[in-house]
Amino acid sequence: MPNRDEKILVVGACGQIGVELTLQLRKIHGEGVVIASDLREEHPLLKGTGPYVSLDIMNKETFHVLVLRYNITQVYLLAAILSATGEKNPTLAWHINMQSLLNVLEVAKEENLAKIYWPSSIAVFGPNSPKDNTPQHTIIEPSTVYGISKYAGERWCEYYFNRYKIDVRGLRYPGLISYKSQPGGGTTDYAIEIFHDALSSGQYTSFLKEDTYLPMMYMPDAIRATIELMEADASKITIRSSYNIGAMSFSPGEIAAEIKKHVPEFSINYKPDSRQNIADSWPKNIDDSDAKNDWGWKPEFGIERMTEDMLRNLQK
Ligand code: NAD
Ligand code: AKB
Repeated sequence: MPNRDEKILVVGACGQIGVELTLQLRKIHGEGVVIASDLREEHPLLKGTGPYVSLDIMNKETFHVLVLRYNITQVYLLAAILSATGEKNPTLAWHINMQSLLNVLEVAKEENLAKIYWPSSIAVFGPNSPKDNTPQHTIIEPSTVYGISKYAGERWCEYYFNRYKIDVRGLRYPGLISYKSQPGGGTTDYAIEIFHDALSSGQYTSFLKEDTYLPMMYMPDAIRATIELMEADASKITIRSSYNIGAMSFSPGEIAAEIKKHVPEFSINYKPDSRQNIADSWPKNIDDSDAKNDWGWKPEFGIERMTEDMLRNLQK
């Protein structure tokens, strides 16, 4: 149920998740309640749907002033450098991913904010983690700077919860597939590009090998999971670092075959690049039983339904 006193700030609102999350939060809470912010210009899909402010989350003072000016009670922090982009400039990725989170957690502490959402990723797992049905608690030795920053971020979230009682919640998203906004430089981006190329040219060159399985999720499930986690009673949240969450797992070969059912002329070839190493270090599929048991997580989209929905919407 929407709470009249809530004021929500989405940081990184113009990114792949931010656009859809902001629109959904505005649908639930009302447009005036959800302030969208980003470094970038306002995304066309957000225009006219509610307040938008330009914000560099690396500047703690500006962020702090904004929290006070708008009486913000909840922050969804989505600004980050993703896995593939992170490997091009590791120290920058570390700096942005860590400092943005610390700025939000510190202001949350100073202003006693009600709730913070910060997503982690399957990238926290590394080559020594079990690949199948990867558990919530297992060997975690990420090999990318993005994964290292996500793992460190998880520890900070749990620390602020334990030490300062900040109500921080998070999900380890798998690769997210969506049609409304573009992906932001990740290893799982192929699973979006393939749909666009199948429809525009009937051909796609995959930067991952045919049999590279990765955990994936359709954006409507990811948005619903995020909101369900944030709306769950605090007593049900047993994991304050970030929950494993799953929906489906497929390889480039499998998604190509699924697309071909709808686009018979579609063909794919494979030219693995440096992103293959990143994908090889990640799980194939995830054990999300804690999310299921604690707050009732249940995905709705598998590969078939997601493929149909993606193609239908991209053809509109
Ligand atoms: P994205 O790159 O599409 O969007 C991030 C947004 O943050 C961009 O609009 C960018 O302009 C903004 N931003 C960057 N630096 C900023 C700054 N200093 N101040 C304000 N805004 C800034 O990323 P996304 O895919 O929407 O991911 C959002 C979050 O979810 C990230 O933490 C990411 O690690 C996590 N995640 C995403 C996926 C996925 O598949 N998309 C999977 C796992 C985890
Ligand atoms: C990426 O590929 O970097 C992201 C992620 C799984 O965190 N999509």
